[in-house]
Amino acid sequence: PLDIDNIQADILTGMFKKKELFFFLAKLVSDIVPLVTSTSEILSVKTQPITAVNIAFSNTGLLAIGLDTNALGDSDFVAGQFSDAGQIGDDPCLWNPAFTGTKIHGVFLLASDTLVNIHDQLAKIQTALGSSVTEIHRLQAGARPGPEEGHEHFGFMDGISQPAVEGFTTLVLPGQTLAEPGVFLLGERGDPFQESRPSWAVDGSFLVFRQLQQLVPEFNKFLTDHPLGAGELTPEQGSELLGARMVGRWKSGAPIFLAPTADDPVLGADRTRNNDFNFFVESSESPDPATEIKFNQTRCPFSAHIRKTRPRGDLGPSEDTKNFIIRSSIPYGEEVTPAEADSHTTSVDRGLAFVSYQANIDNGFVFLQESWVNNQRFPFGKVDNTIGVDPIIGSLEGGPKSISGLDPFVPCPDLDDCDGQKDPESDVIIQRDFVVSRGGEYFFAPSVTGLEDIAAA
Ligand code: N7H
Repeated sequence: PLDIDNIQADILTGMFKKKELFFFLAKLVSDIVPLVTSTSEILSVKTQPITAVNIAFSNTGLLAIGLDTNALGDSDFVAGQFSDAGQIGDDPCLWNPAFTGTKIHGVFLLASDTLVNIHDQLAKIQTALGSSVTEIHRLQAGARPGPEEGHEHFGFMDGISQPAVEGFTTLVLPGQTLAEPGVFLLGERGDPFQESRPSWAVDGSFLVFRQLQQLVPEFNKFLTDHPLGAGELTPEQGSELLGARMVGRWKSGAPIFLAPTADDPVLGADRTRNNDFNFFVESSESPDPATEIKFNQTRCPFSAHIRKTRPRGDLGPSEDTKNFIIRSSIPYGEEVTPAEADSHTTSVDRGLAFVSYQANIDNGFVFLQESWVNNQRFPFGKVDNTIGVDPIIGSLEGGPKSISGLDPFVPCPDLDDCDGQKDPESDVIIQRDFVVSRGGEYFFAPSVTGLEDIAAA
């Protein structure tokens, strides 16, 4: 089993709190070791702190401490996220200045049930570290209120599908794939650089942080203006269906592959069923066993966010776990105001404080964003090779996006069934991005003992 006393809490489990502050700083020093919350601490009610603290360093931060960051073996980390902006489809002009360049040294993740607790803990940290900490940016995040808890700002249930981790996950749920721990934790089994990681890096993980603004009133207006299934569905149902086809799940979390026509909240809430699908479509019409099982987009578009980011069976019968990430994102910003809803225009910044953990940034976040999400031909090998980008987070430099397969009512949405004769009119055109990257940084979240070594460096 993994040494969960040694692994920071947010990586494998998240921190189980409603509020979370991301505190970005410069000039990080050593007296922080005792403040950090481990996975085992967060897992037991007895040891769970009032405010959990995790910490991660950027390349700049580790260099300032005097460590050889090239030894970590991750060129994306060493270069920093700003230098990847073009590659991952971001417009650097839209980045928050805090993230441009490589000035951030580290980030504290402070999680608790109240803001008062978080601010108390932050004050303690600042007192302990004194002038060695300079604030560069902070992002207050938190679960949305009432029944929206657990849902991101567009309204969809989040945090459903996560990889199972060998040596940690005790119950693998249907639809989960077990990955070796080295996909997420450096120096563990399955890490291709297992032997060459420096000892201080073992059991740490790369944390990719992204401040992803969501234009919620604009997104809702788009859905209202383009309902699917005219004549068959009410406009409300048609708009809800379009949103669900873009994500691949209904707002309740129910996967459209299993509930193609209407939301099914019971399915959405059932952890034994809500992730149990592989995008296989069994065809009863085909007499030829070789073509009996196939993949099409009748029940879920190829471009749907969850299919782009985890194509499951699309890539072959046994799922490759190399590009898996563990997500620990949380919404930031207030609820949409009546004035914003009425004017269909965002005036208050809100979105997702995106966090992913992986042992190799190029295989994890960067690969997903560049090679799958923003690649108009992915998933490959389909009759339709103009699938389009991911309609939720894909971007063509902010320009219009033409996406096929979203509308199940057009003739032949299923190109496999009609010899690739696609009606270009069937594409849905999205004129603007509803998720806008405000930037981010790559961090390294060391283990507890790794942090002691770093502090002693
Ligand atoms: Fe996504 N959304 O609300 O539409 N995401 N995501 N994501 N995402 C998922 O299964 C969303 C983003 C992944 O295993 C769900 O937990 C939004 C980035 C992956 O089936 C929902 C934003 C990246 C999965 C959303 C955003 C990913 C996933 C379904 C930005 C990586 C699991 C709930 C504002 C590059 C796929 C769930 C699987 C699921 C949404 C960002 C990746 C509802 C709004 C940047 C791997």
